[in-house]
Amino acid sequence: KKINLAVVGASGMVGRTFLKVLEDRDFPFDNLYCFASKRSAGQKVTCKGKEYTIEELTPESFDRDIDIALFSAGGDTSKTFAPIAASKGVIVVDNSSAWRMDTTVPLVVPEVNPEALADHNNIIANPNCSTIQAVVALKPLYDAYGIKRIVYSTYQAVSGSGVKGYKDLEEGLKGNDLMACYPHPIAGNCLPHIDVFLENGYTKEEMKMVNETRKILNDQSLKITATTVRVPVFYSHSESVNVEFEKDFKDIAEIKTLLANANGVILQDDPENNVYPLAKEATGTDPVYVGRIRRDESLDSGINLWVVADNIRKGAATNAVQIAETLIQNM
Ligand code: 2RA
Repeated sequence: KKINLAVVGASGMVGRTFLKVLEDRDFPFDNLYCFASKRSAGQKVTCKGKEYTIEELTPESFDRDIDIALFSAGGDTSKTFAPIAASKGVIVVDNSSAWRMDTTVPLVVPEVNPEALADHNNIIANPNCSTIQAVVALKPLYDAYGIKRIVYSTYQAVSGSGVKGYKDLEEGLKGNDLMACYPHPIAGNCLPHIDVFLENGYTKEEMKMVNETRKILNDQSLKITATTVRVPVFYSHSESVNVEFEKDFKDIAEIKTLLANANGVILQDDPENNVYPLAKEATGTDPVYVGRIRRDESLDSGINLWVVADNIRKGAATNAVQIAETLIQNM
């Protein structure tokens, strides 16, 4: 069945990457409709060699025959328009955080919990970029050994903040600290402040990792803590992940084999030859790269990992397109 697809937020960084990923993966759409705010309406975008004119998003946008709509237009737009689209039979895959913790909305990483797609009310949530790459690496370990506790420390690219964050770094590196996006200069700095601070002293980004990991792995007993940091890198998030297992494991070779065979993972772990995941190498690709695997000698059974992925592709656009690919298998 040919699919009619909509991209909402088509002019944004993730929106444009949706179009690139749809082309890279030759997604089988028949008609494609591109929507954005009034300000971006009229702009031209291309996909699979064809040019599309961005239309202003209105409630009537979904009156035409659309099967799936990929949203990346901010939480407010998703809160308003996802229910309208869903009520008209459109399946929405939303990249904003608006619906992620809604109990009626599946939060899905296709390599990790595709079964969650079995039951939805036409709104499906794409997890936060920093969560997606982490759970792809954790899933095989969770299944093999059970997980007691996770400690996340992230080193997140400025593209996670969109064009404003990108520009702050670009200009900052030239000595112009605009601070249009961040409260401090990002060039030459590390900011332990992504999104807003909450009552418990964590940031929203840190609690997203805690809450989303539990929902995706379907285990509310998981003990998780996180520190998320913005670093002067343009693309790809890097993460130190410390994992305490329920069961013991034989040796690191066993862990490496598990990860090397895991869905969506590429093992890069040969420190003697300076081989470990790097943000620059991950950028523009879809796998989750894992390395620096070593036993945590302070635990009965635990390891440390270094996990890197392109935050705009696998962390957002590619994961959403993979959800759409999974959905159309049953259409
Ligand atoms: C960030 N993960 O990196 C958040 C949203 N993209 O800013």
